[in-house]
Amino acid sequence: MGRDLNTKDTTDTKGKGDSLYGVFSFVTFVSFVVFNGFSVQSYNPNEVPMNNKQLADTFTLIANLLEIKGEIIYKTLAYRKASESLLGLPRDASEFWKEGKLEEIPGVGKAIAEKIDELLSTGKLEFLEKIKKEIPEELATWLAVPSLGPKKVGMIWKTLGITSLSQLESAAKGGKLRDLPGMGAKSETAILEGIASLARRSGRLPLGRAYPLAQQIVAQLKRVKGVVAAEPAGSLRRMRSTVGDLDILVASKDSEAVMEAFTNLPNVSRVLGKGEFKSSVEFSDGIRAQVWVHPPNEFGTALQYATGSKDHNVLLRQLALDKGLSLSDHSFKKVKGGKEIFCSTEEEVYKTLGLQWVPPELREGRDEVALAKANKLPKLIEVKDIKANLHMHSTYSDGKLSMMDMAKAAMKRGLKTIVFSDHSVSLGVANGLSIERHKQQAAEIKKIQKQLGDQIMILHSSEVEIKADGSLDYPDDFLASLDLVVASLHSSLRQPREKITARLLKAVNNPHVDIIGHPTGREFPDREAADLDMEVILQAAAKSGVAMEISASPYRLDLDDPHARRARELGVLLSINTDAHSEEDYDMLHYGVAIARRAGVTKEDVINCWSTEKLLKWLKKRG
Ligand code: DGT
Ligand code: CA
Ligand code: ZN
Repeated sequence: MGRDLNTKDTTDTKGKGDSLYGVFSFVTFVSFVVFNGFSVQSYNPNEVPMNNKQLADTFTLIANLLEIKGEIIYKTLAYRKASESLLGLPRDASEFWKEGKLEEIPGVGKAIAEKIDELLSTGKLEFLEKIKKEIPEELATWLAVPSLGPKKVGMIWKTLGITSLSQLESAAKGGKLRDLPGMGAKSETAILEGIASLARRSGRLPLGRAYPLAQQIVAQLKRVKGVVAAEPAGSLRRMRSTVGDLDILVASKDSEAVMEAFTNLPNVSRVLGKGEFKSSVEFSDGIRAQVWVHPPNEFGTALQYATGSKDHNVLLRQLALDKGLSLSDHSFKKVKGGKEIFCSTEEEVYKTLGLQWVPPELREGRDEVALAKANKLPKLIEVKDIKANLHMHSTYSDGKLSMMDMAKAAMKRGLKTIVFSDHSVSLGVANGLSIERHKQQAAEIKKIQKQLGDQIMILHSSEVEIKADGSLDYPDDFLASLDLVVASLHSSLRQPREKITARLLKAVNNPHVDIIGHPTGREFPDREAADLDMEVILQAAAKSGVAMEISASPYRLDLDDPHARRARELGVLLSINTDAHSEEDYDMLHYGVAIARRAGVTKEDVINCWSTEKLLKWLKKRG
């Protein structure tokens, strides 16, 4: 799907302390906090020596990377033994260290003791840094996928040159693993299932995975006899970029039939609870879902309740009380007694409270209730307002379709403007373009434009790498010759905050750059956002006039809504793009629009909604 390939270069610095532990960062984080809670202060308030868990994780990482490299298992045993011993150690290793008795720890010999000493005194290990230069540490996160061992990880990496879990996922989906030695179609399925179970372990589910699944469940429940309506609720209906579990609301008088159907859906592995009106299940990939069933006459109240958020619901209940009403999960009651009020639609619920209907994306308990009361909710952007796709790819770099096919697919979807922004030269893994190839591309765009006439406008751009030092991949005069410039970070994402913020600022302030693509670089499930000072970036963007992207790719959703909201407050222009690499990617647009809606964005804030004339004028002015 619409994702950019990432370069292998993620090994330059350690970045955030916990990134070392990849998918296990949450566990590490917890143990880190617990540890710091009591013993560090009594030891040395200025330094935070590694705790036993962190030391153990470091040795496991060394062993894993060495095995991925192809080192014989015998050579990694000492690291694994030390790791195990540290985890079971009743005292802090740092206490042995202070007493000069590290070698008294079982499984710790001279070589390991020296490494612990270096880690405790400097927080770093030269030996590990060297290994990480050879073997991207991101690969170690693959080992958490149940069906993958170090040998296979090493082989896939060396053959396909991919390093992130999300790249592994798309390779498995795209059938690119089955022909590798010792692999088959079954191994691809096993890998995909394994990745899904990891997503569960790391907590929340990306919207791009949850949304289609909820649609499927809803479609299946709608077929059950007696069902009048079925809708997703919870954080999913509010379109949060990640969701905890799936909540589904059904209107039917026959709740038993719904419960029967729900608990017997394909792939249900466990029924966690089955009641008269509410049941919850776990699917074989670990995803959890619950269903509520209410009679049709109270569906509106129940849907409103189950959509949440909790904070929004608290505000509504307070408002109800002010009107002498108590609001439950299925009805209003007069506090002083009297008949219950049932609402079959949500509109009635809000009307009863004297409010405008609030779009689910805004229901987070911020200012939306006050705005609805004053009849001042913003008119949120909709998919149909988007007239242009300003960031997409073709076979010139790593896209799946030719420019002509992408243009035709865009026309089918009613787009008026498309912009080919194929990758720039240094992104070798994504087949980045030399200036020479850009010239060919420009000529071909002219030809296609002639053939398609004024049905669609096709512009020539490039998604230009912001290199590790903040410079761009092409000289200024070439950038000036392009119709539009998208600048993005794909590599060296783990630079320290100051460095990576300064690096992105350079691009924000470059007058040739028009859009900053997927600004934080995060990718589900495994690539954390770069450690950027977004306040500084957004303030600079407001000044320079560059547009910040909301990537609609369900793997990215970047900017996410908190930053998009802040951008809007500061008057920063936004650009919602699919980063399409294929025809289907165009249809991911609604995810980006949902994120924008969560941020309170209107069509005026988004350059993709502008008329062709206005867009061209803006581009011309920017140079
Ligand atoms: P999630 O699943 O963590 O992404 O977040 P939600 O918002 O889907 O929350 P969840 O699944 O715990 O509950 C679903 C909805 O049920 C929630 O959005 C609002 C409603 N709800 C749950 N607990 C409460 C509660 O204690 N009070 C009220 N008023 N509503 C609740
Ligand atoms: Ca939920
Ligand atoms: Zn792209």
